[in-house]
Amino acid sequence: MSTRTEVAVPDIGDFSDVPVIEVLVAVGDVIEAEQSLVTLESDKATMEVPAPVAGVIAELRVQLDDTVSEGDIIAVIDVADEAGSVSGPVDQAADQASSETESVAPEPAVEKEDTMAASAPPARPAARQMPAPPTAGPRQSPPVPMDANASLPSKTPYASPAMRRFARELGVDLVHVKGSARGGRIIREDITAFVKSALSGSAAPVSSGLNFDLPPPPKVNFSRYGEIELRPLSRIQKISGAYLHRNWLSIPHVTQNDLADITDMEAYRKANADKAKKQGFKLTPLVFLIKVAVAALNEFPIFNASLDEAGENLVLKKFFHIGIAVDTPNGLVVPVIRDCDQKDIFQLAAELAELSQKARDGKLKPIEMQGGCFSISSLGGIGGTSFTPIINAPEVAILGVSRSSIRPQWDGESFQPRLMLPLSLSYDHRVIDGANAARFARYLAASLEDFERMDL
Ligand code: CAO
Repeated sequence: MSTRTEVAVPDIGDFSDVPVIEVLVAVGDVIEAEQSLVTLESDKATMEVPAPVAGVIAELRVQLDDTVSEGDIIAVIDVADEAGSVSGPVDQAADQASSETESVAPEPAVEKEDTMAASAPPARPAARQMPAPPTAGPRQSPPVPMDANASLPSKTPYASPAMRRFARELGVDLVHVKGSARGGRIIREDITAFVKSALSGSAAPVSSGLNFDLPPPPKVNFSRYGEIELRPLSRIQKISGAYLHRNWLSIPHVTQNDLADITDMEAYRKANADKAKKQGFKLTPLVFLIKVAVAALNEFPIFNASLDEAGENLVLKKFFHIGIAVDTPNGLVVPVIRDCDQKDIFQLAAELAELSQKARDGKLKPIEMQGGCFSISSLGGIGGTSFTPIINAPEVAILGVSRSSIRPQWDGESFQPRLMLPLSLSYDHRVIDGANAARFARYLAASLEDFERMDL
């Protein structure tokens, strides 16, 4: 006797009537547990629904472009019985009578289309997320960083990736298209109507504001000049690229550079390195930076703030969640370490090791990339003397860290060899004045120099 498992749409929060944008299996396919069956796409996220069990696809109850809601049955899977046999499509009718059917709503694997290295969903309608963390599985796509609180600039077109693709194919810039769906979302009909109206010479006027009228990038046939290879950007790169671009264009960045003398801190770090190693993680300068960043955010609350959507109020946060930029094979992600004020450097180091490994394995849950107050991007393990980190909206500042090196420091009588750590603080000049940024960067440096006074 085989068991029939109905696969239902899992909890997708407030969303309903979510379109099926990909059907990844066919009737008769032998599938593994966790293999993705369909991709759903809400207004602001795509989500693959994985199979809760291995077996054979006996029925597919959805088609491309169908819309589904929580609880709707997507597919029915014939699951191997105890003797290991699975009823394939041929045996299905015969087995029907003896099959037991159970309904399972799997944990969805969520991919965001939403953010830069931790920004997020369109402003309209009010921020909602595809919830539910992804489960590990063979077809699970790496998650993309996202911040539930962030919003796109108000002029950013509100359209699904599919509609963006459709618009791109037609050469339509969505900033010129008015969305007719709920919340102003642009749908296929809006784009086709726009094209018709453009062809008849009555297209809507070009909007202004953040939609810079930039000339298009040059079209170059590179193969005319030599051998080339086309390599598609990863999904994370595409998504984070769009948000990096938005943040770079929409936030007036200034970067304040400073140097911290970490000679004594480094001696302390090395003296404690073994203790960390025995517990299975590394004690790197980054955890000291997290601690001093928390102290500085406490001292300068304006750095622990976000502009509200209208740009008229500052939201001051009373918690200290720090985002850490992590380089992964698929691109940049920013997991967030929560409540850093309540953790010592060893706890932080352990958590950093765990989160960065998860990031590299593509197993971060969306919630693990949300809620950051301030980010740190450390390239110190690699090199460099300074750089301009891009602010991770809706945060208002980010600390870049380059590689420490021995540099001569004048002590009033002679030059002394000191280990100096370059700090690059990018800040949102709408919120933070240059003088405050200089004070904040100095505070960071002074705290590292006088690290023993810190609550490590
Ligand atoms: N100066 C000198 N050495 C440093 C250093 C610094 N500022 N920071 C780290 N190091 C050393 C570490 O002590 C470690 O040395 P050992 O191997 O001898 O123990 C080595 O460099 C490697 O450190 P790490 O990178 O493994 O660990 P970390 O805690 O410094 O950083 C993580 C962890 C996850 C942040 C890092 O691996 C990473 O991904 N960095 C890239 C971030 C990034 O891409 N930023 C750019 C974003 S904008 O595009």
